[in-house]
Amino acid sequence: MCISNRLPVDRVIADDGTAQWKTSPGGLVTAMEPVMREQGGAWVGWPGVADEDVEPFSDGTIDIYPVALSEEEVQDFYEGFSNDTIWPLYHDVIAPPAYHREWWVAYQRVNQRFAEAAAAISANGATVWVHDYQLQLVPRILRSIRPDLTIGYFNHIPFPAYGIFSQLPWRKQIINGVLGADVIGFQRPADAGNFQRSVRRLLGYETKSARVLEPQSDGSFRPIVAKSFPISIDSAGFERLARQPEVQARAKEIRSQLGEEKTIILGVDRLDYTKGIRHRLKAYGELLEDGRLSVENTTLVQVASPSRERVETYRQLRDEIELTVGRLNGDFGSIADTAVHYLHHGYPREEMAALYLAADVMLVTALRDGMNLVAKEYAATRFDRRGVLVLSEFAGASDELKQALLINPHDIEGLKDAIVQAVTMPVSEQEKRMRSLRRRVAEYDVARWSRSFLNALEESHARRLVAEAA
Ligand code: GDG
Repeated sequence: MCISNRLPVDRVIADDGTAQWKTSPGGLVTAMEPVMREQGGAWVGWPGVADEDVEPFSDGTIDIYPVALSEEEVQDFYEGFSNDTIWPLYHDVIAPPAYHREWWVAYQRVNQRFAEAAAAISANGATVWVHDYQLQLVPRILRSIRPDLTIGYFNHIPFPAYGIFSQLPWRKQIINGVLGADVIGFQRPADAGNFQRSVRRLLGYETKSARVLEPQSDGSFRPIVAKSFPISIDSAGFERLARQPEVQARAKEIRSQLGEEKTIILGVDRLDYTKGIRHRLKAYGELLEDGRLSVENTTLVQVASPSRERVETYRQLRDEIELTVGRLNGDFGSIADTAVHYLHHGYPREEMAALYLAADVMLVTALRDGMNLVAKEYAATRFDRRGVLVLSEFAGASDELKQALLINPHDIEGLKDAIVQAVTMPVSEQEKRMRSLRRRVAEYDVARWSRSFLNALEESHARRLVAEAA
């Protein structure tokens, strides 16, 4: 069973008042949906609208168990503690985290509700996989209600260094909540290392390579696995999508609409301050200013899918980005040529694949990112082995995608040089690099990721049975 804050589908109320379901956005769902479709099982989560009590239902392969949140809980638990305290804190305080005691109270209450919902429907001895930073207290609560369960927790975002994490007024409770799991997964080895250091500093527990040893009341120790399991995508599925004749035709159409002879540079992100969209626009604008690129032969397409629109920091970010895009287009555009095609929409997956296929250069300039699936999706769709990935070293994906042009997004000169290198890269070098990126993404796909996490859970379950029998 899987528990995450959002369900794979969002409840949407149409203008005529009828309710429909629509795929919910973001990396967690992209990764977990194919896993759950393959294995079946239950998914517990919030349907994305406040004050809606929705009955459980099955969508064919997945049994959906909606957890209701009130409008106030959406504000305090989701927009507040999850997205305005933990999110900025875990992304190295790129934006200042806000600490409010009433948000913490709501976070505890909602985590309790999710844990109770999962406890109520789990079979005896079942495996429960808890996802992400909104639900860090669930593993401990679930263990206390249902000690028979095997519990996994996966952190999709970075885990910060102790010096940053220790700002959190409720740091011990959070660490203790996560440690209720049997296996704790992180994106990068560095995240797992940061977590283990916090466990040692805050709770004084011993850690041994990938294990945390939690002292028990009888003097024994419960081993908890805490290590990296880098997430991935359904690589074959993305390639299949890209090979569809309609997607290919759409990619051609995009190219011809933008200008056949132009180099197309693409950015695809949730509109989030962690993604470095401002840095990317700055570098691109300076390249136009310096004359190293021109709107006659290049264009930047920036898809910024709407995200967390009621959180003030996100509103400000949107304003800043839209101001910058307006300036760039005003300063450098002409009737014939647009500097930046800015698209504040969510698109169907087919359109995303067509955009990846049409793009000569993919820009991933995150200031901090757990993994970044967009980078992997770009490689998976490029079966023609063309295109260049410019990738931030602060995205987890840079541990694996070494043949990308790796950049530090804070170094604007370095970023500019990398963009020019990408735009002018000979086809033979593009092919060589893309082949290596594609090999990695094909071999380490999301099925392999989930298998390795679930195997670790199974091993932990087996160890427990042995220990109990002894
Ligand atoms: C979190 C972590 C980690 C975006 N716009 C549209 C759309 N997307 C899809 C992309 C991609 C996903 O959303 C975004 O995933 P990312 O990994 O890039 O980023 P987060 O949403 O921040 O995800 C991240 C991830 O969890 C998984 O662990 O990698 O570090 O922050 O799949 O394609 N998809 C569609 N229309 C859009 O407009 N269909």
